Amino acid sequence: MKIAKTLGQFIIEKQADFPYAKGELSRLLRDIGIAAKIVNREVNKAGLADILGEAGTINIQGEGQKKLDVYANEQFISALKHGGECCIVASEESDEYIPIDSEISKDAKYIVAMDPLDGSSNIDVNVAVGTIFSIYHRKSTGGKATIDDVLQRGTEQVAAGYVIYGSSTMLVYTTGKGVNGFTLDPSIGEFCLSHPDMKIPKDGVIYSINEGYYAHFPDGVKKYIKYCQVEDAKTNRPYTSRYIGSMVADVHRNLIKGGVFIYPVTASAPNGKLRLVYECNPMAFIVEQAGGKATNGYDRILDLEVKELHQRSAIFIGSENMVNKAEEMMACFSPQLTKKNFEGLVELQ
Ligand code: P6P
Repeated sequence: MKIAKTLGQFIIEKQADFPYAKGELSRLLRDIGIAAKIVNREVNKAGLADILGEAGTINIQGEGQKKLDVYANEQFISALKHGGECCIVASEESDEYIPIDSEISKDAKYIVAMDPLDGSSNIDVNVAVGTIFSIYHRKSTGGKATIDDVLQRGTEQVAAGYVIYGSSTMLVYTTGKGVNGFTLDPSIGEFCLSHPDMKIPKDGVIYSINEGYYAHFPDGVKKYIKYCQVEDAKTNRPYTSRYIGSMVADVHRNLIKGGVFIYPVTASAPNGKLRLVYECNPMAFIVEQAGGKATNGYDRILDLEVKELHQRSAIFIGSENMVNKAEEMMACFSPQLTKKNFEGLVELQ
């Protein structure tokens, strides 16, 4: 039986892709993989441990934190602190960025932005949740790294990845040279290469959007939804609607099967709901590396200016041809939203 390649073996093998790297990025990815295995253990037994339900605290997003949100946040921060390769952690669960100034991290040159447990409202009902992470080089030199080291454009990412805690647990990541997927083999406690060189189909028949907000969508989104529902054998329509409510799960499905995930601006989320730094940018990097596309309906996600840590953005991400069609509808029916940002959004209805 062929022994699958473990994440650790793969990372070291690929280290040769970075002639100047002295192993720091490899160790950083290893640290993330270790934390993911620890979080996976708790997610998988959440119903048994006293770790379900509300933590009784509110995060900066104003969202009630689940006990597992807090636990996952602590595990990833701890792994990054003790790994010594990271000088700042920015997390959806923490209001401010977290400087890592331990002795072991004094020469650390990487920044990690993460959503430690995305989709956590699904935990109590046993639906797939995920971790999303984004890695940058520290830009500043000398002294302590600052928030400016975090607020870098998505194009500056050194690596990005996600963990999906689903029917199996997978870690999918890119360092800018393609996308590879690893499935956790619980019998040996290792992530093993299961999806080498992942490519998203250029077309698909799955559209993923929360149609409950239909009344508050921009006209361009409404038109695209109707386009998906029209009978047309030549273009394999009507498409299938699939919405899990967990970005990692919806994007991962589309990465494998083809499809488009859309979270547009709405009346209640005039700048979009998903966060640019630790959700949109890392997922956009991964999907682009797999041959897909990610925009805010008009502009490439990775090119967007990053002004603040918890900045939100609309996102249209997935199969290139499907994103292009949705963008056509936005340009045609919601041109007023073509501004470089959505502050002072005009009426959506
Ligand atoms: P809605 C989960 O809370 C999340 O941040 C993403 O994982 C998911 O795609 C989205 O929000 C779901 O939002 O408004 O459809 O419940």
